[in-house]
Amino acid sequence: TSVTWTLLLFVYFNFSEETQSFKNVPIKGFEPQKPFPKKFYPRFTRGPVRMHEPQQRDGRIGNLFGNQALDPVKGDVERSPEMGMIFNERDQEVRDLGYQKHAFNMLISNRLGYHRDVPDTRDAKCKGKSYPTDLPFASIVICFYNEAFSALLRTVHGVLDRTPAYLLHEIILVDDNSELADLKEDLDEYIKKNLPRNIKLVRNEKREGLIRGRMVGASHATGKVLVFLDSHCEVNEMWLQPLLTPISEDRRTVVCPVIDIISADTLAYSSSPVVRGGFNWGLHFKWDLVPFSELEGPEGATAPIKSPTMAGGLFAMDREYFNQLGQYDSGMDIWGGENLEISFRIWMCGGRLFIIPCSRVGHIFRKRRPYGSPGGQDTMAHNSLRLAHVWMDEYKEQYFALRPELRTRSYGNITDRVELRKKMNCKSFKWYLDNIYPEMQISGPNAKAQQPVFLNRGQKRPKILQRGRLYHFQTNKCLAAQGHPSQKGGLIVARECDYNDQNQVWVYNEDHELILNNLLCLDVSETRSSDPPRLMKCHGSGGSQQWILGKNNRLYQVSVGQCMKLVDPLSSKGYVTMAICDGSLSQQWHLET
Ligand code: UD2
Ligand code: MN
Repeated sequence: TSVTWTLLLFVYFNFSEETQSFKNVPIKGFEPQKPFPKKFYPRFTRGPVRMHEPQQRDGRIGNLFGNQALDPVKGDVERSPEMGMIFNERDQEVRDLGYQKHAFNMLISNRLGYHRDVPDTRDAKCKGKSYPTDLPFASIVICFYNEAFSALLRTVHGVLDRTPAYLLHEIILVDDNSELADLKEDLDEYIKKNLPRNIKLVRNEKREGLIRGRMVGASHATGKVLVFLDSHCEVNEMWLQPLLTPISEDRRTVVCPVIDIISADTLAYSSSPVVRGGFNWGLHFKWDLVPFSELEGPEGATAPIKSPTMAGGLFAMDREYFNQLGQYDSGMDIWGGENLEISFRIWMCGGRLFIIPCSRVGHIFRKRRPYGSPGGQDTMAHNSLRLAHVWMDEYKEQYFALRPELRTRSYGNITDRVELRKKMNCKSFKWYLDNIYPEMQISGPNAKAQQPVFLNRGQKRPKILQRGRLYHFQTNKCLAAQGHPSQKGGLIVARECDYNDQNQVWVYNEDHELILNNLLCLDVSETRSSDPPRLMKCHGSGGSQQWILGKNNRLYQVSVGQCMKLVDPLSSKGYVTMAICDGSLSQQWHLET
């Protein structure tokens, strides 16, 4: 083994720099193209393939490292930087095409193969929990459009590998009219040859989008509970039982797992903090910290957490209840808005929505969506309009105040949905805001209708936990205001530390705010999450001003669910941005007191 270690270390030090620089290969824009050439996807003719089977490695990795050194089944890609290494032109092509078609590193995804272990990210207390054995059977619905073959198959095999067979009634794959050659030609055969008989494939004859796609999947399902997953997920240990249990106790309960992060660049699997769903008046989903009141009780941090909204992709729901509650709005196209629509509908029409901290599922979070809609329309706006007109009563004015151009935009016929709301005797949107999401700030059109309730704050000033410099590990620079620290909207940059400069002194308080020089709060835009962080007046209602100084020295922003990153560590400009957490050096910060 010492020989192996020496070899590994040698390889690491020789190649890790190059591996880093591959991360900076620019991502090309998405141009619609002919079906993806088949040669870039390995053809599988024999049984499920494991990466560590030597014949699947083209002899390359095997020759260099030997089986043991590079066992991706351990899932530890971060410590195996060679996973993304480019050995020849073909590797480069796979990588580039992967980023172009899927917006993640397909080279690594292919090398990982269809099976890998993921780190068990559950709280220690979850591991001691037991669940009933007579749980309802689940139908898993996975809708996909032009998914990378290896990511789709890893999703399916992950479910098969980590779900008790007796609970898995079936998996229904819905192909939303993909164009990629391997999905069209090889998938049927792979399923027939290598997967159990309860894995079914349904093909849409035209592109429907994920919303109608899921309805198609659900209509083929026969299990008691529907579980929806995106097509680039990896479920964790004991993920299903904690979801099924609350549904079996009350069928009007809808549950979501905690969504762990699979890095789009390294495919490394890492844990997410437990947060819950909210939204802003631009009708974008966001994450919120869980109020203390939700964490009280004997089960503490492992009990189901009431969530005002869901992220959308990953949830479980009694199948009959899904139908009874009106499935989805079939007038919504391709992508967006359906997650808020179903969330409002659940709460307003007598159901409940929870996040289950003991159930964890990893998801590849990408920096951009690699596909458009067939006609090029902005389906998010179309879908949000339908949502606003059916469910939001007078509060739709909050949306129009931000998007005045949409006031006159047509949104199709909504009679059926309005009818549904009436038939089910659903409560008002004001009831929802008052009772389910009192933290929501209301200004403008409906300001008088409701006073904002501040999260955890009340009258008292939040206690200061730490005071010091926010230090970037890799560069030894300190976070400071770019201009004057009292300037609202001012950007922040990393610059040489100056120990006499009060403008580099941050306060971190129990409300998770970061306040510079006792003046303004570090803040991210909730409507434009790609904007860099800035300084704003402290509003005390959490969300966009909540930060967690967490594991691996990350500086995690709660509402966007991303980490602060120094854009170009070598440049003197010191610009920072929010990026998907990947544990890299550029994302490591320390509050030095
Ligand atoms: C998030 C949700 C996603 C959905 C979306 C809002 C999570 C982890 N993901 O976006 O499930 O709720 O917000 O609409 O919460 N797909 C199709 N046909 C299409 C387009 C997409 O089948 O025309 C599939 C796609 O292959 C994927 C799923 O739908 O499996 C979700 O799409 P996404 O991964 O691009 O969405 P994401 O995760 O950005
Ligand atoms: Mn997704």
